Amino acid sequence: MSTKFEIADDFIADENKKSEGFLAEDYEYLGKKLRRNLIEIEDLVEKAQSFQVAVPSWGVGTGGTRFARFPGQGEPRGVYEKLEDCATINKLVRSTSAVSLHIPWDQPENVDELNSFAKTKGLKFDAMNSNTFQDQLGQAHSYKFGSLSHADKDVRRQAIEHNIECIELGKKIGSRALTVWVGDGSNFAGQTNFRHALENYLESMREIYARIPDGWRMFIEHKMFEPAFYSTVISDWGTNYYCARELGEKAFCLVDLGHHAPNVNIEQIVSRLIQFGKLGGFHFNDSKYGDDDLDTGSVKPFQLFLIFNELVDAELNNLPNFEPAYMLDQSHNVTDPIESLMMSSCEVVRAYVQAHLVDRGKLEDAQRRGDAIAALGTLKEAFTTDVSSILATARARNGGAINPVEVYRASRYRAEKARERPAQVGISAGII
Ligand code: LRH
Ligand code: MN
Repeated sequence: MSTKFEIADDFIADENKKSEGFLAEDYEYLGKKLRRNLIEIEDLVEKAQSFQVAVPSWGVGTGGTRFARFPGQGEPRGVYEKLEDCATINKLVRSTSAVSLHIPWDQPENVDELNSFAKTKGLKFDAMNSNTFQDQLGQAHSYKFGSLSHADKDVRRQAIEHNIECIELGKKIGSRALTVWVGDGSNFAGQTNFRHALENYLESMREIYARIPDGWRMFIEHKMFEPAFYSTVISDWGTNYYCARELGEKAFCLVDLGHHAPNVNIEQIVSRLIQFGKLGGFHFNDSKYGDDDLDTGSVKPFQLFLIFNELVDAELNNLPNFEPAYMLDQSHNVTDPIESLMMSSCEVVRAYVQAHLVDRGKLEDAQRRGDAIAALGTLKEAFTTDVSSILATARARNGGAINPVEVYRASRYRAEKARERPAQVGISAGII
């Protein structure tokens, strides 16, 4: 494999020199401010340095909608170029060292080659994602009318086998989880029997669950609608929770922020799943209407903070079965995917650090007294604290960039990739 352009560590170090002075000033000012509340800023930098959020392999290509997809320059053409871009993101933000693959989009020809390439890039593999929402060439049975919940057991069998193949591949590349999202549902009243569909789904999932190795987890992802527009088999957190309970202790619920109706109180859903010991993890993104898959924190940053407020409360109280997997799941239709994923990973770390600023004694006291203004004020004090200098210091100490997007642009990485990766011609639509 010929040498491909990559951003050098000393290029990042040189670029950081340009803003180290201002950063030190901001850091010292914030340190003084936090010390008034007996908070040690160094503790927060350590938390930020160790925080990790996985990136989706399918997120480094330009996304699209059913209407169109407008590919950008230097699009990754396969799993290796996707990993190159994921490694570039991690090189600059140092909080995204795990990549979640989607099968068959990322099916490798040579697993050992994939493993060694990932190692050279300092990457590891997060949850595997199966795909029974598209038909592959030469596939025996179509998923047009569903997959794991399909009325026809031969279709279910095919979907079960695909999920088992994802597990087997995952075992070879060090993954420790399988995420199962199915688009199964209906577009017309009467088209499917709700009860039979869920029974079929559970029967199929039990077979897949039986192949989940020890030390692995199965993540069930619910979604209100799309691609089905009348009913969806796993449409909400309640059905998801029921299925995770039915399947067993290795099954957990995955919360994709965009998979809920507008204005749903997602932070309360998170609190419930934590309390029930079934919160498996997240697909972070943002949305205004449907499953818009917009950049995390770009529409409702306060909601993201409130979700992390629940997560940090659970962390500080050592609640049982609490080991959430954090992952981004976005579609970048009009931005450079690398810039969006860098910004979004920083927004996730920001929400986490801000949630650690919440004065929980003051909050509980206000809650006990029913003092809503004091309670909200306590949360807003944390949410309105600019922790950028903590996040930048953490990135720099991890060898990353103080200003990731600026350094990325100065590196001309995208222009270099456009040179290395000739554009693929042709009209395309859809998410990848
Ligand atoms: C479904 C979803 C799921 C992925 C897909 C790419 O909307 O969120 O997590 O498989 O996007
Ligand atoms: Mn998702």
